Parts: sequence; C-alpha cells; structure tokens
Amino acid sequence: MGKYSLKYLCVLMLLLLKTGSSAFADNGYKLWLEYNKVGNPQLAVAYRQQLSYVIFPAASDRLKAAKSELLTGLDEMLTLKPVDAKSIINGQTIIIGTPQLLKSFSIAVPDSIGGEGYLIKTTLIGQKKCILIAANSDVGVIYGVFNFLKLIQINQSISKLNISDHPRMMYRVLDHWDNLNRTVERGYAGSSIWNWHKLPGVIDQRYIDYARANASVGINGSVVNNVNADALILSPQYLLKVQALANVFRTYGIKIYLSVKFSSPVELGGLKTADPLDPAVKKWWTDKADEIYSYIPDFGGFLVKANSEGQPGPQSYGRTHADGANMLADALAPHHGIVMWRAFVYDNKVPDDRFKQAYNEFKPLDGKFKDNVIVQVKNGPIDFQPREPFHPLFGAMPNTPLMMEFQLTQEYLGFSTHLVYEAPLFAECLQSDTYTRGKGSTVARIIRGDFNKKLITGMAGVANIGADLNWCGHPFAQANWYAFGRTAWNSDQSPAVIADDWLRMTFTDDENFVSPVKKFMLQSRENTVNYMAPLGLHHIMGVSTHYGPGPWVDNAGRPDWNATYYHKADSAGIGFDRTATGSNALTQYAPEVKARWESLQTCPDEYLLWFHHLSWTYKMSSGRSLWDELVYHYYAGAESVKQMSRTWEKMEGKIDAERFSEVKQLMQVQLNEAITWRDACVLYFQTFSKMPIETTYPKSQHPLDYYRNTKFYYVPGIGGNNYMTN
Ligand code: GCV
Repeated sequence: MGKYSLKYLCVLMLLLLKTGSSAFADNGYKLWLEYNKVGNPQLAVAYRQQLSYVIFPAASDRLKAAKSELLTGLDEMLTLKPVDAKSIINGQTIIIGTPQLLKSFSIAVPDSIGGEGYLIKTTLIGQKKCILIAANSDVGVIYGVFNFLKLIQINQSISKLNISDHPRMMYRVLDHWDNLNRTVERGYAGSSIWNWHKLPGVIDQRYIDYARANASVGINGSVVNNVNADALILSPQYLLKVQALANVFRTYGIKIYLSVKFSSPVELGGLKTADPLDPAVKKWWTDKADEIYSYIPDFGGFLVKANSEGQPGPQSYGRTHADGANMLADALAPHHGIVMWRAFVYDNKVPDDRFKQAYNEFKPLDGKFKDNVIVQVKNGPIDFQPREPFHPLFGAMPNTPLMMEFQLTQEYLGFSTHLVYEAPLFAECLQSDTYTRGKGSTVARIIRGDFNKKLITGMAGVANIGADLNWCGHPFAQANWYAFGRTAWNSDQSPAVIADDWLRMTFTDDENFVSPVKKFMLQSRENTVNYMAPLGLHHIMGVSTHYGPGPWVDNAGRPDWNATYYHKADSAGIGFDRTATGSNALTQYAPEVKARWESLQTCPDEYLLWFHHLSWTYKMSSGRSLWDELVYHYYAGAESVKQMSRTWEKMEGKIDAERFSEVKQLMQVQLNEAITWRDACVLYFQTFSKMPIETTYPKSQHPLDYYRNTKFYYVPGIGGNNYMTN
C-alpha cells in the first residue's frame, strides 16, 4: 500500500471514530459521559456560536476539574475550544463561577440553592446576553457544569435556559461490598476496582473516572469496603491507601467512608472487649477517629453492620444498637463525621417471622440515637427481593433519621446477565404511602425529613461496579448506577425521564433507538419479577449463591434461609400469612396500609403472597385461579424477554457494533435463564397444586429433578475459593 493511501486511511479512520460511527467498537468504559458528536448540524452551529467564549477562572482543584470537564465535553461533542475571555461578548459567552467571581459582574447567587445547588440560565449582564452557571460552592459548580453538558448530550436548546436545582438529600452514597482481597460480595462485574496492593503508590485512572461519573449524577459519598468488614481497614497501612483514594475523590466533592468491624478494638487494638460502654473501648475509637482525620481531614464517617449474619455488635455485650452507634458517633462528632448504622438485622434465634425483626429491634430505639447517626434501612423488610413492600420502619421512627438502602448490584435480579432497570423499583418504594403522618406521607418524604427538619438525610446504593471494562458487567446495568444518583438527588424524578437521558447520553440521540429501548427498560423489572417471583413470592432463589431458582431449598444453615420458610407451599395453597391469623407482621404498618394489605379485596396482586396463604383455586381478580395466574405470570415473564430481544435486534446499526452485540448475546442468556426460572418454579409448585399447566404453553424441556440437581460452580459474588452450589 502506498504512503498516501495509508495516511488517507488513517485520517478516514480517525474521522469515523470521531463521528461515533456505529460501525466501530465501544466498550462502554465512558459510561453516560460518552460525549458523542452532536449530529444535528444546525444545532451544532448554534451551540458553537453561543459557547465561543468562556469566563471561568479556575483557582481550586475542584474548579479546575469542572473546567477541564467542560472543555473536554465541548471539544468531543462540538470540536469546540472556546476562547478564554475576561469580558462578555454578546450572545457568545458562557460565564461560570461562585459568588466570589460573580460579584465582579454584579451577580448574586441565591442562598435558596444551598451549598450544593446551581443555576444555569440565560441572562443579561450589562446589556449583554450570556449563559451563566452559578453556585455557592466549587462543588455546586461541578454539578452545574455536568448538568450543562448533559443538555448538549441530549441535544436540548441552550437559548433560553432557566434551571435552578439542588439536592433534596444530604448524603448520597455508594456502598461497595468490596473485600480487601479484591473479591466483591455480590459483585457481578469482575474484581474490585480498588487495587489495594498498588495503593497508595498507584492512582489508577479508574479512580478519577469513577469520581467524575459519581459527581455527574450528584453522588457525594463512597463507602469503599464491605459491610462484612475486615478490621485491617483501620490499620495505618490501609489508612494510607484510603487516604490516597480520598485525595482523588475530594476533587469531585465525594467524601470517603469506611465500613468498620465492631470488634476492631479487640482484633486490631488488642483490647479484651469491644463493649461500647467500656471506657477503654471508647478511648480506642476516639483515638482511631482522630488518627483517621489526621490522614483524611474531610473523612465522612463509618458504616456499620452489627449483630447481623454473624457480625459482632453491641448486643454481644448486652448493649443496644443505640449504645453501639452512639459510642462511634461520639468519636466522630468533633470531626463532623457520621455513623450509618444498618437496620438489616436478624439473629440466630429464629423468630416466627424474619420480616418483623428489624422493626422489633429498632422501633423502641426511636429518638435514642445521637444527632450524627443515621439508621440505614433496606427498601424492604427481607432482603432486596425482586419486589418487596416498603420496610415498615419507614415512618415508624419519627425522631430518627432513616437512610434508604437500595441494592444496585443485582443479587436477586439476575446478576449481570439480566437487563433490569431499577428506577421503577426505587420509585415504587419511595412513592409508597406510609400514612404514618397522614395521607401523603410517602417513604420519600419521610426520609428527606419533610416531617422533621432536624434530621440528617440520605440514600445509599449498594454498588454494582467492578473492574470489568464497562464497569457494571451488563451495559444496561450502568443505568442503575446513573438512576441511583439521579434519584438520590431528587426522588421525584420519573424513571422514564432518567432512562431517556441515560440512553441519549450513553448510546445515541436517535429517537428510533431511544423510544423502543426506553419502553422495554421501563418494563424490564416487572418482567423479571414475573419470571422469578410473581404475585408476592420472595426468597425462592438458590441457596448461598443466590443464583437461579431454588424454591425447593429446605435445608440451608438456618430456617429463615430456606425458600420453603417464605413460600409455604403445601397441598392447601401457597404464601406467607402475615395477617392476624399468621405472623401478624402487618401490624407494623399504619392502620391504613395494614387494612389495605390484609383485606383480600384490596391487597394488590403484586403483594398477595407476601401477606396471604391462599388456596390454589382461590379466584383472582382476573377470573383465573391462583394456580393459573401464577403460571400465567411465569410464562408472561419469559415471553417478555423474548419480545425485548426482538426489539433489540432491530436496533442493529443504530449504535456501535460492540455494545449491540454484547447486549444481544446477554439477552439470549437472560432468556435461557428466565425459561429455567419459569420451568423450575412452575414444575416445583405443581407438585403441591397438582393442577395442570395449560397445554398451549410450551412444555418444560426438562423434568423438575434436572433443575433441582443442576450444580453451578464458581458463581460470582462470593469470595475466595468458594464454589458453592445450590
Ligand atoms: C454483605 C444479604 C447478602 C449478603 C449481604 C447482606 C447484607 O444477606 O446475601 O451477602 O452481606 O445481605 O446486606 O449485609
């Protein structure tokens, strides 16, 4: 090949890459910060014109990061390098800053947007039109810049802007269940992104990109290690590594937090006890907190899993959760740190219903926690099941801040082979009416402190991030990270709007792609509920690994790890009676909620078997028998995956070939697994109902024993050499 033709080819390749041609590969590393070229030429010209000049003196690291993001975004999307200006050129300038800079232009930034809020508006300054991004703090500027770039990513006009936004929640935190050996508990996207061995010496570009991505959706905290914590994390050796991460995160307004093991004073400090009321223990934690802050002056605080699933805690010394949390809170208070104390507790004395335990233990402690403690409550009472009713603690502790805990990693939603967009799950829980403060006291309003302004507020998401090239394992799992940030910022945002933005930012602005894909995203969680656990079934997955169906599990380590404990299928029927004739867990809810769910006339189908044990022939509102309805849902669930993958096939050529093909293959895996779930569960429950499966449905390819006896080796999400099977 001649010299010129080679050069010509290279230039062509570069050009094609720049225009984001779908013929080329994209491994998904850039997440929703793809910064695709603006495809509409008129719009691109208008953007370039309005953004020709920039006034953005960036003195601090945060402002420098914001400026660099702005310039990168504009260059990538518009091939634009705005000129640094000192004065405004009419209609062609963007001006960005905090009150300090803006006062020289006589612009005041309203207090109402708070410390982290921002304004983006078209305005006149001295008769000259310009775009203004203003905030009260450097981090507010970062949020403003990311949101301004988003407008271009989703191809909105920037001619008449008037946006004012601020976070509704104070602490918006990702919880990593990452172990120090780089395994990730319930992680399905490869090993931990934290390379503890190379830290603090090596700062991986990933840490910076992680922080950028978080900041772009307003996440302001990261708990970097597993709640099943290793005491070593508090050793000086590891604190240096944590410090290195904190230094990266700080630039993007993210505080670092640590999960701590309650027995650390014994394991690390050599004390004889970890009793929270023991003076030596208190001193140990006070000294440890002082030491941590000497490394990391803006350290966020501790996350604690205590007296749950074998973790040590204050109850081991006859003390309460409040005693334990308050002791740590005292140690952190002088430095303004907080304690996130988890309410996910259930002990080894098996109660009549695990559903009730967190409420029973925590409700009596309402008002007994120090001001810098927030109790972190999972969205539902059992454990991140495909569908759960909202946790009865929401609304039951009016004098205690409650932090929502959602799970982004898909432990019970198909790992990283199933496309499940979780924003509808978040919204379902957050918009649930607790009635504890009268009609309209939704979970969202409870946790954001609408009824008690004194409380600190927050939302946590168990991260779905790993060292996979695309961060989350499934290209669409990135949407759950994104949606978590957006929801924590403002829980009133609709899942549809969030999906729309995410699709345009991540893939393409092509309506022929966005519209059908958004439709199936919004349906995807319900599909998975249908083929895994319809009508309120829960906890029927494989034991230990939590992979695949396991409704037959009846010999796990403890009764409340068995599927049979939850579905209670027998020849008479199926479901957990939580009404007065059963465990009476419904009394933990406000009377209005209890009344609705305990009456068969008003209990929605989605929650039916959460609260009722019903006969197989029970007549559903559809007119079908309960058995037929169950079968119908299982088949509908698997069928919907088939439909989803048909829609996806039509997307070929609309996005890059690499992600198209990856998703296509994943959907085939999902379909196979959905069919497995369907057939295994239907055949298993049929052994009790003894009722037929309509002949129009495809028959299971295998008998029930095939599913019961299938072993899965080295299932991801469990540390070490454990190749547990179910
Ligand atoms: C981190 C479930 C998971 C555990 C997890 C626990 C928790 O039980 O299976 O892996 O432990 O929840 O939230 O603490």
